[in-house]
Amino acid sequence: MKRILCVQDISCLGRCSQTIALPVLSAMGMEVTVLPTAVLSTHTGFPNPAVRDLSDLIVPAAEHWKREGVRFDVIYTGYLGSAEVVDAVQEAIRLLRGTDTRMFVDPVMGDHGRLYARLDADYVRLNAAFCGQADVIVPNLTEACLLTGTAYREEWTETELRELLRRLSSLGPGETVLTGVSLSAGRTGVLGYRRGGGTYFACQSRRIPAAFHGTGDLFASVALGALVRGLPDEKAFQLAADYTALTIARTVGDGTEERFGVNFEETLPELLRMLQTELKQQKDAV
Ligand code: PXL
Repeated sequence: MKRILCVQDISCLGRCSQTIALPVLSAMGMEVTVLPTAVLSTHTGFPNPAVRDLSDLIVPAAEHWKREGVRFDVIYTGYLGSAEVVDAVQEAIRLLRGTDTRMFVDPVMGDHGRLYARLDADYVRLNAAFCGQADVIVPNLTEACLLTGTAYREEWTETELRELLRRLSSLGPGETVLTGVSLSAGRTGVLGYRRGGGTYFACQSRRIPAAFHGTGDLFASVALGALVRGLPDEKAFQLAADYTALTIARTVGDGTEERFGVNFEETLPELLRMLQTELKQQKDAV
């Protein structure tokens, strides 16, 4: 079984970050070590959450795991929330990253063209350097624009998106996957770029017009889980796009408030069926 170190906050209410990543990755069949970077009463989409910063836990926890000889197959980072946390996480990665440890970075910073509350330009700069060390990064369009100093807009041609991908790629990650991009009307998904081969890939699914908190975290966790289970990029990101669309549609149908996040608990059985189908197809193909 693969062991994933999952580094992000615990938002107690409003499903996102660890409260999505842990159940999703566990259900998809991997061992998860959680490193909470902060505990918040809610995500920052609610006004005035109570916050406990845990930046001083990060390096001692990493030193402890190192003393115990623990190795991680993947280090997965999401919302980090402060410059102190980013610095500490970088030190933890220096201690824990082996030659075969993959680093999957979701540079969670904003959405709909705006930085999340509590984050600033300094934080963006630190994240750009951090992304340079990753094997895979999965920014949304807002984050991609912030990371590259590009003016945000809603409408992009595929040629413009490819240019944005190359700019992101020059930060240094092995693979850059832009999320939440639409390549045709009524569809949304990803456009990816592999630096090694200079190749692009696209995965699109139906676009559900709703803006629930935590959908980016759900998408990233599912894509990572599928990659770790051995699906190729195109299949892993397609699965994540299809499953996220399904879950948003179900949540809209339930009438859930956007700030409470998506009802992924209802659709996890479907995720596992979709994953098994893909794994079986892959096995039958060889
Ligand atoms: O879903 C991203 C996220 C994660 N963690 C915290 C957040 C947000 C988005 O607002 O505030 C604390």
